[in-house]
Amino acid sequence: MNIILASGDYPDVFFGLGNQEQGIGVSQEMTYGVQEEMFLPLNDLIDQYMPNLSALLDERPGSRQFLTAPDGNIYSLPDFNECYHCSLSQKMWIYEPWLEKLGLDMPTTTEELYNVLVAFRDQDPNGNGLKDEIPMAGAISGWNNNPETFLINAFTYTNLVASLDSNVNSAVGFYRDGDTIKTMVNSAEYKESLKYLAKLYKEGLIYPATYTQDSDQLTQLVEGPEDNIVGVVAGGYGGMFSIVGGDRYRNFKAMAPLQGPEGAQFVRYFLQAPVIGNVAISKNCESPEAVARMIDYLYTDEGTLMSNYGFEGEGWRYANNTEVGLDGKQAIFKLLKPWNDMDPQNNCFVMLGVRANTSRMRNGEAVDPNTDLYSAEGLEALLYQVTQQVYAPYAHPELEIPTLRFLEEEDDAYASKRVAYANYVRQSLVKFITGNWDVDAEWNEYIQGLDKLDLKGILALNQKAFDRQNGSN
Ligand SMILES: [Ca+2]
Repeated sequence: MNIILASGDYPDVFFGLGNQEQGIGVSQEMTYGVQEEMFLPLNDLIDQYMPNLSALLDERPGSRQFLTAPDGNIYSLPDFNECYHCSLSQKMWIYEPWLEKLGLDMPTTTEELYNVLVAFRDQDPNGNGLKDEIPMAGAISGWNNNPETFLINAFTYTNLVASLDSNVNSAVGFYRDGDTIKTMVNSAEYKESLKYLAKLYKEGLIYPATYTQDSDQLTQLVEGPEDNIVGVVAGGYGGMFSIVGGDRYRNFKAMAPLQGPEGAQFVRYFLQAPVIGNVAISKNCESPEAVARMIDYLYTDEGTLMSNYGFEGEGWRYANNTEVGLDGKQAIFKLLKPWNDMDPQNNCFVMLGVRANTSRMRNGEAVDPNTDLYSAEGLEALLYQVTQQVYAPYAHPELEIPTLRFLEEEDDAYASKRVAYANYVRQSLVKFITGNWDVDAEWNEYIQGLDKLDLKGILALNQKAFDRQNGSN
């Protein structure tokens, strides 16, 4: 996109480039909106031609501030995707037949998990006479396929992941304590969690390739062998490591957040705030009003359903008054085809562009009370139930920091520091887990490394941006 913009030969509208991580982010808005004025300011268009979007923003206090660049203008339109199960998607799954075979209960503490993993390793739960079991596995890529975030949360609240691909703004161990931005990456609790992870790894309880393999390789590991060989696996849903509706998928059951030795029992919370950067209108556009009206349609129920699932009567239909949604209330729509974001198609945008995929809409998906929860059709209902019953009791959304906007000079100061810091923390995490660094022996050196990378300064910058956005400065 930067190349297209630099060429000067750019389209009327940028649509569906991804989101703030891959497409138009805060810094692109600064460059191509505030400074170079290639993106049109959208405030007046929203007020005059986008009643559906305006209503969505009015219903969500703080959302206009979040969308607004420091010069007071809005340069890109938000996608609303308020996914309940995604808000608690750092899920862990355990192969239930092995617990039954060995007469074990679902683990509820870090110590119980350790004992279960040892039993999986040593007691031949798949019954083939071979010591071929992998007690716990994950992947470096894939939707929450990393196991460490789930486990560290039994010691301290964290959003930290080992993956170098994850967002350096949201997954580096910062959290919010009231109006103060803090970090856990230098805490005693984190140190204890690293010792626990290192112990699991050293004793062969975490599969070594967890820190090298991708999500597809993880799925091959779970689905490939004739006898199941994997006991516990991390993933945002079962489809991240197995085939939805298949035998393996059906037997992995959600494990609740574990209680750690000091009583901590958290689960990572993912804020479902609107995402910027999916639609921008360029100054080359001859009819911005028409574009605004067309895009506003995507914020209606019908527009959102078409964007997600294709044409009415093909991908979806409106619910009748006997149908009940995921949340138990009157349903809004009924899917006519199972959700499929893997196979190529040309009917709908799936996850691109903008929508009003609000919690009202998502939870308004009609579910047949007799649906097999572990079938492809039962996926959303299963995830709703699992999220509500297993994970929601441990949720603390107030600990998450909203996406922050930095002023240009702050962004310049922060940009390189942020990446260096994030990479250091995540690489250090992997080194501690895999035993390249000893937690006790190398802890002080690690802390010095954080200081050298100006952890204090980075926290101060975040605090400043948070205060400004929060209206307290
Ligand atoms: Ca075996």
